[in-house]
Amino acid sequence: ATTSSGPGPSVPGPVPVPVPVLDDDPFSVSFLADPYPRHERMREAGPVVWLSHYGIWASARHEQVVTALTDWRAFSSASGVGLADFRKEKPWRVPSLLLEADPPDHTRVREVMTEVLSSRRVRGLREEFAAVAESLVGDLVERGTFDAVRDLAEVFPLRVFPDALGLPEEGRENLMPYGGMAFNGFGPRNDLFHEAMADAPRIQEWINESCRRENLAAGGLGQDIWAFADTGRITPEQAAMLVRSLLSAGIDTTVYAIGNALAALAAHPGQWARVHENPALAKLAFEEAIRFESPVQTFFRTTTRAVDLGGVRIGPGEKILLFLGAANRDPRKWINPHTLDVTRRTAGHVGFGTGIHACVGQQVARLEGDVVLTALARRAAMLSPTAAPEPRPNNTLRGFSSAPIRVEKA
Ligand code: HEM
Ligand code: OVM
Repeated sequence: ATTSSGPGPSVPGPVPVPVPVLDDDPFSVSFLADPYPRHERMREAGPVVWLSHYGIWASARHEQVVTALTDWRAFSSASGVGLADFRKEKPWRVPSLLLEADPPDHTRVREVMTEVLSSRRVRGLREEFAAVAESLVGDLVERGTFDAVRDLAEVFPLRVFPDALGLPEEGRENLMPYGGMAFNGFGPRNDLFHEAMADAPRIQEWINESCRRENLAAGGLGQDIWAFADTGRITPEQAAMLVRSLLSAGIDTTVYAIGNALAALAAHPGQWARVHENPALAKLAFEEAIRFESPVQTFFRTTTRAVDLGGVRIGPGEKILLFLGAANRDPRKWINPHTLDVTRRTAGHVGFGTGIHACVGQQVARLEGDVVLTALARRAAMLSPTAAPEPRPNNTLRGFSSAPIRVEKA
């Protein structure tokens, strides 16, 4: 890394701090396929770096990532949590009322969503989710070899989450492509962005239709959101947009998370042995996998004013890229950060974010991970990879398109 004083548009502070300048493109396929060595370079270069390729700030350290996620007054989400600055560029879709909003706008819709996804409601999903996991995993273990991504991670969430929401059967094949649009849509307008958007108008039409009250089944989370429109706490327009948030954030995230967890555990047989011996560790193993191979790698914020972060002065109106996946491997925070340890204390990981935007669906995600890993822990004494997992590049998500494994029946 070259070092200079106050690069970019910000005016150096009274005591100019040297800021490392890196020319990495964190959205290039090569970076995305093998992010950890570059994370390390960025983390060791300084608490905050300047990425000259895009003219943005970035942080790969745990302390600064947490500070920026927590200080929503200085680090705003309303200009978009991707590279695009909504004040200068037209967003590719109507911004989310949750993800891409600041208080006070964010506050009331977030309260509603917290109630919709309450512990009690999520507990009510467990029985059905567990039954589907037991049946699916049971069949796969009988086969002896299967693809942890194609046969399990991509199958399980689509068997449980759309039903929990109350979506119609027709068109469910659009859910993963829409997630691909949403998560690639946070990046630059590179090949990944354009490939994901190839069929955008048709998919967006189906998504918008699916958010309408009359298209959501009774007893589902979608109807729960709509019920809040009757109380006057949200408008009907807001209800539809909140359903869209679940369709955007609720599928690909758990597909990637379950795939990453299975790939990581297959690659660490000693760790799987512990989970098999004590299936109650499934919960911890899933949480550790989210730290170790974070499905959501990055989100941006935009500064609302001049702000000091880790001794670096950032001017107002600037984009900063927060590397959640690198913060989760910062040796300043974690002992042996590059080691998967299913008994590790994972508290403080930022795989679900932190602060006012922390993942509102994290209990649903954890439920999915828990029932899948528990079902497998009971049946499989041993997991082993039969080939290296194939990275699936995405501007925001880290994961694999394939992870073939062999299981030894218990
Ligand atoms: C927010 C990660 C699953 C719904 C977030 C954020 C992260 C995240 C990092 C913070 C965004 C920010 O700070 O700007 C994940 C991961 C998941 C997962 C790793 C799977 C393991 C889910 C599921 C749902 C969901 C299953 C829905 C049921 C949301 C929503 C937000 C959010 C609506 C926006 C919250 C707000 O801005 O107030 N998620 N998520 N997520 N997540 Fe998740
Ligand atoms: C949203 C949303 C929330 C979290 C993640 C996300 C596509 C979208 O509210 O639309 O990624």
